Amino acid sequence: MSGSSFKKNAFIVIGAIVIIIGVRYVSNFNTSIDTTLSSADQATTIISDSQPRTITTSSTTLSTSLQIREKQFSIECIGIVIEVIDGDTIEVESTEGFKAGETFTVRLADIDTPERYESGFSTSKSALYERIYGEIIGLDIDNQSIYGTYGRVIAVVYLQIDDSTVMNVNKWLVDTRYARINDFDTNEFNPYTWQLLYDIS
Ligand SMILES: [Ca+2]
Ligand SMILES: [Ca+2]
Repeated sequence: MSGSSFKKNAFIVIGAIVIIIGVRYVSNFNTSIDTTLSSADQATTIISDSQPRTITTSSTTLSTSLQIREKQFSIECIGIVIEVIDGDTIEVESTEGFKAGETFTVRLADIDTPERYESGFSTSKSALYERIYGEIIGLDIDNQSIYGTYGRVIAVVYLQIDDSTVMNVNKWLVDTRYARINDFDTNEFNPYTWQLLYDIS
């Protein structure tokens, strides 16, 4: 991706996805997540971040994007990938939504890549690095438990790859055989229903 294309896409990500965060927080997130997670300490972290956002683009764009999101996924955080730890674990600096301004570790939900001592470790880590290091990404965070082992945030990672397409990075790792599915029933995600690409035009 060229520099100008990256900037353009970055604007589109912020323009399109942030809007969704705003409306999701107002219409859905506050009500449904508030009740389901109110007993967990971590839940208050998300809720305290869920302030209404200003909607700045056209209503046409907004309604189209929302319709897609409501059906398929939601984004609760936008951030930058600042480190790739292994094929299924990354470090994210949040810029919007969940823990905005903070850095945290994200474990990609419902997939496994080889551990450090297993063959394939370096190739899966490199593949993920090449794909998302330094990129702006959206996170669909697990609303059921938020955190997994080692305090890592459980999430599906979304990357905008052109003006109208968002890619599910978890699914990409599976499809490219860098990862295999390991479907935990303790989270909100069902990897068997994932699509690789979503049209947000
Ligand atoms: Ca979620
Ligand atoms: Ca699951």
